[in-house]
Amino acid sequence: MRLSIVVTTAESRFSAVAFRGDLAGNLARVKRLGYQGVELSFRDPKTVDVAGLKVLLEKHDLPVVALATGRAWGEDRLSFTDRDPAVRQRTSVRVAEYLDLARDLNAMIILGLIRGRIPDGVKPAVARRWARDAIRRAADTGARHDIRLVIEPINRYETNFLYNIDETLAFLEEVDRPNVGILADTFHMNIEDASISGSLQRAGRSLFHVHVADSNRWAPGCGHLDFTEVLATLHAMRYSGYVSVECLPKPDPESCPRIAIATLRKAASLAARRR
Ligand code: LER
Ligand code: MN
Repeated sequence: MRLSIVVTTAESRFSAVAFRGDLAGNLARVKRLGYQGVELSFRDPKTVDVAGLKVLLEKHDLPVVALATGRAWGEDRLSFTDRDPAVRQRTSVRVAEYLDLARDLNAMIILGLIRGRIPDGVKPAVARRWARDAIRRAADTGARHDIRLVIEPINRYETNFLYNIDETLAFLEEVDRPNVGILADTFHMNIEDASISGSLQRAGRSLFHVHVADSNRWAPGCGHLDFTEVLATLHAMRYSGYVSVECLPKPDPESCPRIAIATLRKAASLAARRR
């Protein structure tokens, strides 16, 4: 099992990140702590100095396992389900720019909050169709460069559709593209899914990526989730992707990534003893 962690730049409004700002320093620390990859989030992919970023990543031998797109929603309110067709169009343009960056970095693309919310007065089936068609177009562009995309079920307090794995699996069937899969996040699953292990198993081969945070969204080990069970389930499924830490910088920014990796390593060795 390979472990990665989310790293973002200072201005991001998204709070569930242990590392923000000072990319060079953070990548060095991520590597020292023993993580094997990073997940990056940029508001505007066009502003990224790709060559400089690659030098830094190579220096620390850290692949970018996934590229998040949520800041396009969080900071620019771009989404696939906006009632304004011009906003939906701008969202597709931004996602195409994320795909360009993903191709350069050999990363997968996360479609979380950028799917948006079903707007008041718009039929859910219509908004789902807008999202489905936009994701199909992005998937077809991605497929030309071997890029995979993941849809993340997100809890009801942050969005109003695609909350849990089963609902997202049904949506995935509608999308019907082999390079689109699921990102399962233990924090959201703890709120919305009846059984974390059961949902992971049902996701099966569609599970392309995993986020881990504890029940309170603090570092794994600081809440009541059973990560031994989660990792044993992933192993039994022959999940071969990364397990990526996406949690609040709690109990404090310094100890959070240390506690997270120690918890996950211990859980992995306990899970191995169950086999
Ligand atoms: C992003 O990966 C996530 O989990 C969401 O909570 C974004 O708000
Ligand atoms: Mn997540």
